[in-house]
Amino acid sequence: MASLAARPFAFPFDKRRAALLIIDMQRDFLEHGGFGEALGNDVTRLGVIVPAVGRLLQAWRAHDLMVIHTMECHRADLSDLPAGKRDRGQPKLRIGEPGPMGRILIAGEAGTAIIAPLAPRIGEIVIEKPGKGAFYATALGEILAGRGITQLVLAGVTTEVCVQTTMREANDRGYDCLLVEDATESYFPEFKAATLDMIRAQGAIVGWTALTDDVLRGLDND
Ligand code: TIU
Repeated sequence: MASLAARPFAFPFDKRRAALLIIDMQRDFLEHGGFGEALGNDVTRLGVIVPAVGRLLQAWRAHDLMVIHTMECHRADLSDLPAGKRDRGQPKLRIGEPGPMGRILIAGEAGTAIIAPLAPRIGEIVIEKPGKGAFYATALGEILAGRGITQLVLAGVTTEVCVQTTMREANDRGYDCLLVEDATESYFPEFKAATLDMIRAQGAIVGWTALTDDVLRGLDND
């Protein structure tokens, strides 16, 4: 087993049991006219991580290891959208309403798709999730168990919302989780920094963090 340089201490990396979990790299969060912008955010902040996420994705593919993509989205009839999620706040567009990239956060719409540079390949699992966490109301747990996965390397957006929620869900389910620092981003830099700190505090209470370069080195050394 490889030891991967990480914080707060080395991550015991077992790549054959480690899936790359890429959270919600969707047009709705990264591009103009989508959900992220409707909430009042500067969506251009998130694009900076695309090259790092792409490097991780390429490496996992090159080693023929498991890649999972997630997409936050809802059914066209909104039957999986709680009223509280739909009605909260004052977004310019609510989930399900038509925007310039189609209906906001609805499965199959143009804006809901994963951005082109990170598009899933045939054979890679894509989890459509109605919640912030990727385990809630999805088959992710069964899929990971079926493949003998015990470790998750997480990337994607946003750090303190869907990424952190998923990491906490996974930690409670017994997975060793590592969040890649330069492959996750938030609309709020201070929230990203706080999330990284709280995850690895108290002896990795939720999990580890590491840089893309260190993860790729660990992948090649194992
Ligand atoms: N608003 C925000 O920061 N995030 C989300 O609504 N979803 C995800 O993080 N994917």
